[in-house]
Amino acid sequence: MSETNSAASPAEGATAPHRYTAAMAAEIEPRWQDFWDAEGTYEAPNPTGELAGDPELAARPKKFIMDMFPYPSGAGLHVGHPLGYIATDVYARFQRMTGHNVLHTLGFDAFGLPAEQYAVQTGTHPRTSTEANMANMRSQLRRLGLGHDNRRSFATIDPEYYKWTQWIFLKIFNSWYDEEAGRARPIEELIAQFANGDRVAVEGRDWADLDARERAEVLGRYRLAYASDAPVNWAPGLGTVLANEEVTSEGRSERGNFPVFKAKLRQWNMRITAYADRLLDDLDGLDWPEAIKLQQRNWIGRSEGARVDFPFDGEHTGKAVTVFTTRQDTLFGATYMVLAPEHELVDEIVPAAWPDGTRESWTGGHATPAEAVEKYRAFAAGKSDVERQADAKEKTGVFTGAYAVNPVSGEHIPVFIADYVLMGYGTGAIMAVPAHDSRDFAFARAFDLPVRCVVEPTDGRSTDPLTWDDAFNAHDATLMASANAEVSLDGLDVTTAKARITGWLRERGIGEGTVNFRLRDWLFSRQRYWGEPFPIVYDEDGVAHALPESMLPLELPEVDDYSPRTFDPDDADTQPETPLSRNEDWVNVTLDLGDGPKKYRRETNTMPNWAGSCWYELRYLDPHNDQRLVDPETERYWMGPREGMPAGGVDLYIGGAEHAVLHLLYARFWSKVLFDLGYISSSEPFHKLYNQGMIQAYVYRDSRGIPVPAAEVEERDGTFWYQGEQVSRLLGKMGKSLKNAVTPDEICAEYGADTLRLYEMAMGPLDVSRPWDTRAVVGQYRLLQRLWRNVVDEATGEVSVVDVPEAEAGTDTLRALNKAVDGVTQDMAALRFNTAIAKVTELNNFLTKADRPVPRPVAEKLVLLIAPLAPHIAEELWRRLGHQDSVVHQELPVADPAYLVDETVTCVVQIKGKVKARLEVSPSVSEADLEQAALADERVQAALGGAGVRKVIVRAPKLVNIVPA
Ligand code: ANZ
Repeated sequence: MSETNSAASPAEGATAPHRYTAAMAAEIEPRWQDFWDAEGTYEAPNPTGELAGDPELAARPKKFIMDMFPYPSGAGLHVGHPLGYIATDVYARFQRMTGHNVLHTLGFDAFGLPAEQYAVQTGTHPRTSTEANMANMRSQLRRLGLGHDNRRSFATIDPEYYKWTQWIFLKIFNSWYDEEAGRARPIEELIAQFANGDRVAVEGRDWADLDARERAEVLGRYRLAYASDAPVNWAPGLGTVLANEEVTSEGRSERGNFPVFKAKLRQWNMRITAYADRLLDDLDGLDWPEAIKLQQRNWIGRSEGARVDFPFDGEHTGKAVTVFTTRQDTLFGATYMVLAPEHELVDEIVPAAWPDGTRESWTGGHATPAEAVEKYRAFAAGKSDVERQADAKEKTGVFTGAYAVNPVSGEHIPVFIADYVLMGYGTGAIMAVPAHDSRDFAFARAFDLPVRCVVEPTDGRSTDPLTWDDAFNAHDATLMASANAEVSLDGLDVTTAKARITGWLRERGIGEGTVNFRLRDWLFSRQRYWGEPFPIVYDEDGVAHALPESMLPLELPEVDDYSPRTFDPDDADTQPETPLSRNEDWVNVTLDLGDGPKKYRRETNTMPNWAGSCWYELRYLDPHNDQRLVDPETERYWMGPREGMPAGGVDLYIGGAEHAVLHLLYARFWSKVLFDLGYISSSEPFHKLYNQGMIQAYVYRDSRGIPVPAAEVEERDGTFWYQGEQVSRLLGKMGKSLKNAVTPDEICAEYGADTLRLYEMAMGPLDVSRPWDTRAVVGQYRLLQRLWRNVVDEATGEVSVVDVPEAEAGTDTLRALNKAVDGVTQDMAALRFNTAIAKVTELNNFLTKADRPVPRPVAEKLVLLIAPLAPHIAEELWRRLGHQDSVVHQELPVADPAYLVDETVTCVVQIKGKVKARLEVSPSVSEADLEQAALADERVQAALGGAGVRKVIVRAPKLVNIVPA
């Protein structure tokens, strides 16, 4: 390629044998990558290691900079993937050059469904395919010159790593949440409380009298990891159960988009709900994007309200159902009740026959309440929770035949079952207040139930609900028609009324204020092969026992058939089968767990793919420690609380915004448990979180809408053509299936990694999505060519700088230099790499235009400034400038404030050609501003002596000539 448009190109093509080209980059880049590896350039010192013997090093502040680690997918990387990795790398390099000890590395999140499905598709063992994928990604990443401490890299599938994942599981299993202390404690401390009678395990029985099974049952209600029979999300098409976080808002599996059904199955759970308040409160201290904090807050979903007991009427006197409401103030307006169809009380309250006067429309056309309930349950079971909450106006349900009593009005109100009430929220039962809740309003209209207004409308409508189209649900209003002989809410505002009625209910023992969370416990078992085995075995009575630490890691057995058993995606009546259960030799074991050899069966579920990423930041700190999860001093040094980060954590964590409630919530939860148990000093894993934007790409489609290879599309006057056919163009995702993937390897081959790095960082602000444009990459390549030319003679290969002291570089040059130093430093600290590049470019262009040899001190500072962005060329130029040490650990230049003040020029002000004043003005002053400044000057005013002005001639910035009237 020859450059014809370059003004400062002293030599062309063959006459410039030492020009910076792709070929030269291909020689320089791997050479320095090898050098960095050999020298351990990016190895971060630990307090128990290198830091201990080096007070100077130990005195430096630290920065722990992390990426969300990748899945080693079979498709390899496209140019969109490394955007975040390059950004953290530039930032890490910047921090190294500003006096920090930097920890920066990258591992692989290699267990889980994607890796397993890929293995199943390609018919290879997941370990084989995963390892091949990792090797491929490692080499793709290495090519980018990322400064990782490779000693600290690992994959979650390494037995030395998952040994500790299993160890943490055991710690969680062996802990309980002490509500009073507000923290997790070892389960032995709970057992001690039971044993000495401080706490009652089972009403009326001594702990000592309980058998092993009963004790296990009691403890299971406290353990932070526990197995339970509960309705879980079952995806027959995937062959596994899923956590709520893995189910989309359409009620399908996030992975594979299969239907998800509720099925009652015995599964492992993590009691994340015990931490709901702390997970919510501690968000305030984190430096995270507000949008992500909001998503977590909504997911945790704290609602303040009350539980109220409604006694059943008639033959069920003595029984009551508890509802959860956030509007206890509207209790006088509750005219019917609804239980979730699955509610356990339903079967107990259903009478043999419809009570007298039951309306036809309430029965669903069925002869008995029992039949109506059964039919309606079958109907509701076919819907997902999401479908049940959708179609706001279309309400279905049936009468149970039972009545309850409104505890404040004494009114007898009918009890329905309806699918708009979910079993998994609150108590699974509601009091319905149709006047003030839209769902209840719609239901009341459909079933012809009374609607009673108890909150005075503020929007001009009357208090007669018969005239309404919808409920009145504003909160800034006043109560009415809400009094009985003992309590009146009339005239109170909603907040005061809530407090008043809650107090009244509490005094009578029929209700209390309560907080309800949307968050559910985390379903923690999967029916897969490719995950961490649970370190749990069952004895002959089915009691679960933890394996002792000495038996960790419990390695995955080698099996012939690792595929999950999948089913017809729509067949809800199927049952999951764990691949590990097929391996009887592994499942049945004889172990001595302290009371002699006994037979046990192993747990055959595996952990979800989120387990390994719940704590990996901790292992980066101390990856080879085989005695502990992490050395405490090392953890405190890199992650401990500090000024401005009260909970501690990683200094910068960059990744995609899609992980708001999965990984980021689970990792916070594990940190808090480990913190409570005293294993770590940081109670939050990630202090600062930053979401990078996406690299998008044009998708070209033919007339049938099928993507065509983007690289082969031609542009003709704004239209796009592929093999003679016109195609459409739209901006979308980049990927193999859209035939528009560009790989980093291609760009590295064509221009070099430094160009790719610069291009990705220059495309726009880091948090904004941007379209990839291969044709624009060359712009950054030219920047590097001009940089090279400012330091090296292209004809001879000799360094072309002049050896003069910096002070003799000339004021203009020093201004340009110091402005760049100042701006780049500030930009890099704020992750504004695009504007940092603009400033480096400006300085480089200034030196190019000056068209004389660059003073050595200026060239050196320029090289240092660009080093975080383009480390290979910087290392090469630094060496050629005569330095033996790597550029990586040099100090970034500091701007001299003397050169940051804007320069001025002297402007002469004349009246009728005679100089009357001199003004110091900016060289870029506008004509209008200059005219105004000249006319406002006292000396000019005095010289004019009140005479008007006929004409002003301005030649900015040097001259103003005034012609008086
Ligand atoms: C009476 C009432 C009157 C209500 C009113 C609202 C307005 P959030 O804010 O999401 O917590 N609810 C309670 N449990 C439910 C369940 N299992 N399925 C469906 N709905 C349920 O919502 C709490 C409100 O949602 C509760 O307050 C209850 O209806 C309903 F003017 O009680 B409310």
